[in-house]
Amino acid sequence: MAVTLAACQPSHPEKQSLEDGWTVEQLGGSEAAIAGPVTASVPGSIHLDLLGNGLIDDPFFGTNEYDLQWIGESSWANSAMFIPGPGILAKENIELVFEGLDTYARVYLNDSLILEADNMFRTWRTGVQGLLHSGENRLMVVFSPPGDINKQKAAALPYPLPDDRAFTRKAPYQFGWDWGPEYVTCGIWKPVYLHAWDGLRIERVHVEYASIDEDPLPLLVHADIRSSRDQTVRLRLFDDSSGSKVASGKAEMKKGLNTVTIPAGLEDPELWWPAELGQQKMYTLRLRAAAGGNSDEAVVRYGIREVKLIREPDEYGESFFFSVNGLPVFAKGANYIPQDNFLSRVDTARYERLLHSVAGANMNMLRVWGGGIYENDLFYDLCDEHGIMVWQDFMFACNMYPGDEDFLYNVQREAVDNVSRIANHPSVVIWCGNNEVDEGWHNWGWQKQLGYSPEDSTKIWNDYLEIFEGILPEVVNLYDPGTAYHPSSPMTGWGRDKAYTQGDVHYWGVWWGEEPFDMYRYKIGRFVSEYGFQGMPPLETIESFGGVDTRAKPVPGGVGRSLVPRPEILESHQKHPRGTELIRKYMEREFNVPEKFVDYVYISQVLQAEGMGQAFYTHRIARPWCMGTLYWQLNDCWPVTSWSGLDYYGRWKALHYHVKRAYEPVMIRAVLVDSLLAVIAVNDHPEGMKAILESSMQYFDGRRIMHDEREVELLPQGTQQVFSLPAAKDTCQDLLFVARLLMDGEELSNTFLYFSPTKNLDLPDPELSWDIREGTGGPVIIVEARRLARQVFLEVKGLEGHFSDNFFDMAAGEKRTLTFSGNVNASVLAEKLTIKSIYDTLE
Ligand code: BMA
Repeated sequence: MAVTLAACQPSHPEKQSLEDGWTVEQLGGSEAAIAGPVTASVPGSIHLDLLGNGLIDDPFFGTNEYDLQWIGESSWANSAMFIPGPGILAKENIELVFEGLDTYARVYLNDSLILEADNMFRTWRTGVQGLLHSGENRLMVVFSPPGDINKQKAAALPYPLPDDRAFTRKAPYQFGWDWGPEYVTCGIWKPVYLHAWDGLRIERVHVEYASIDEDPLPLLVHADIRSSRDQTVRLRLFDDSSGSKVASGKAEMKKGLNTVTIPAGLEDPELWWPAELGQQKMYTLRLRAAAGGNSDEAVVRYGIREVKLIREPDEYGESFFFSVNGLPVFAKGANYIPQDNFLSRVDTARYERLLHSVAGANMNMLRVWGGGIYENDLFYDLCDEHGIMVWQDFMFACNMYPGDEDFLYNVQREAVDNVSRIANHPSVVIWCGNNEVDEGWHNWGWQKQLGYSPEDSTKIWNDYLEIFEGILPEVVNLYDPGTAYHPSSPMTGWGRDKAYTQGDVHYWGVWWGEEPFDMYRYKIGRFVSEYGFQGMPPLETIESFGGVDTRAKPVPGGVGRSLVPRPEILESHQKHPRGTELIRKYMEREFNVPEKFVDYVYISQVLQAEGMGQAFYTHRIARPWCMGTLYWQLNDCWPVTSWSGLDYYGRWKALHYHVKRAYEPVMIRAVLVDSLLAVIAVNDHPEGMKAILESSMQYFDGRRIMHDEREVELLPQGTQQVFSLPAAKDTCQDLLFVARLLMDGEELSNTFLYFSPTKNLDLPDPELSWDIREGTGGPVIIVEARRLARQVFLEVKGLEGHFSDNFFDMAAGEKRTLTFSGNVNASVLAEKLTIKSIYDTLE
């Protein structure tokens, strides 16, 4: 009787989350054994569980990293008891789904081995009907350390690969990088659940369109549907915003996986645009599939845009740029790395805050770099919403890879899982095979260092081609047709001339090559997908990991507290072998190197921001030769001295403020070429505009020797010279040139030019003063400078948030009104705020 009743009722798939009641225990490994199982969080990671149970100290504090390596060298087991719901047990198909297992995992259900996983980036789904019973069931996941497996696999190969981590499909940065610690994590790092269904299940929906300018717009909705039997399936498509049905039909399905294509139409289609160029219109489609009383439903969000990667021979070499909806777009952005070494603790608030900072700095592109992870859905949703285009690398970086069948199959499955998951996001504009593998192979001397024979080299390169010219583009073509695929970033190593006339380039002459910042003005690629310079994180962040001795006494007459650095700890939070030395070396070229540590931190940030600034402006001015600038790197995965502009806590370093100004859609920049000073204006908008340009040459105390005011007409999406003046470096040493672009009395952009490095300027006391008032949207800070102030730095300790601007220069007599994003009132802010400039760091 019960059976008949169930069969008559419509049956929908059911999910039961299995995230409660987990424990973890150490199975074997080294010295620091943990006795007995302890509670575990799922999704999570072993390091966080040990931390949560008070069994280890904070992995990011001090030099703890060195003492905690045993965790990644041990085996661990997660276990949980669970009771499947009656709705689950009644279904004909019951699957256990792990959206992510990190990494070598054996999964046991009631002591039967049901799954062996070996790829952190794949979703694992396995049938468990027959093994699951009513009442308590036991699930156990045993993780083996990747290091041992890497060694075994390396020993089985007749030649070495540059780094053994190549054998494991796990986020490469977790084995350590030149900005990240070595924490070889393991665990159930993404959701886990039972998924039970009768008759059919929708696996994937992809929305495709061949053009963007028809109305109604013809859509092809592709759906992968798994069917338990041969049957006729009724399909209905709804537009979620209007609730209206947009298509319906029937399809004959075979037992197994079926792909159907449903033609549909979209009335009055509106386009998705990158930030600043238009709105970010998103649509939602709901697909319902039903057969024999069973049904399933899938919801997809998508946007309508046409993106082309234009690579055409031109007078210079070959172009490399993105055209969106027919408009060439200059890409302004950065390289993104994972936000933590322990990924499960990056919550929604952190993603939102990060993307807010990205959009707030006038960016329109992020490159998800190939040494990290394929991001979660939230990340791409936020990029869609903010109009941030995504350059998506596959997760391969700075290494060569094996080419055996198991490895290739694993890579292919990983690519299918991720491309099909991400493909509907209009923000994703390019898939790229890897980071610096081609460059490494051709320029980093591996063949020689690793003693490859010609046969070894041929084999390794053929394996490369198999993955990056074979498997990955095929998957993109199948699951995200129409989106560009680029085998490797960069296309050519930065030491070769070709790097600057075609393709994308990672220009590392500044930093790695120790070339001066000025070289940014000469090494301009067609699309500069990496370049960068390090700066220290804010002092508060350094304090968070114990990098300074905060108990030190204040120095009489000193500005603020005098903090004593702890070199050993600072060095452990600086992962580049020559990082500390290079920062100092470059600082000596431009600035008086401060004695006080607090000042050193501040100047290191200014150095980074102003140095990289040369690249930001140069790249933009070089439009259309150059059509993209993505600096290294947006963010950090722990508190560290690195190339980032946002630190681990999301705090804005000087760099991020400079980026915000340099990426303004309309900006000006003064440049000095030989004895000609020119102001160049760049307008990213597709419309032209009129503005007022004010320029003056003045002494640091404000006395002007030249002032000019004129109306300028800015070309649409153009670069042009709007002012020029003869000015010889040696006669202008005690002068500064400042220009401002104004529209309706509001400043759109400004530019300051000096005729000597800062260390040679005779900086006056700016006599900065400020006032804080309660404004309608929070406190308002009014800062005033009596004389020139270089790099005015507003600092608040103990309050999270950023200012509307910071780390800026002020001419004599200038007044600036600023706001603060944190949720505080004027009196709290006034209590915490200190303001200084470079003058205050001079002895
Ligand atoms: C780039 C990146 C990373 C690295 C950075 C700084 O090439 O791809 O490999 O962290 O350089 O050295």
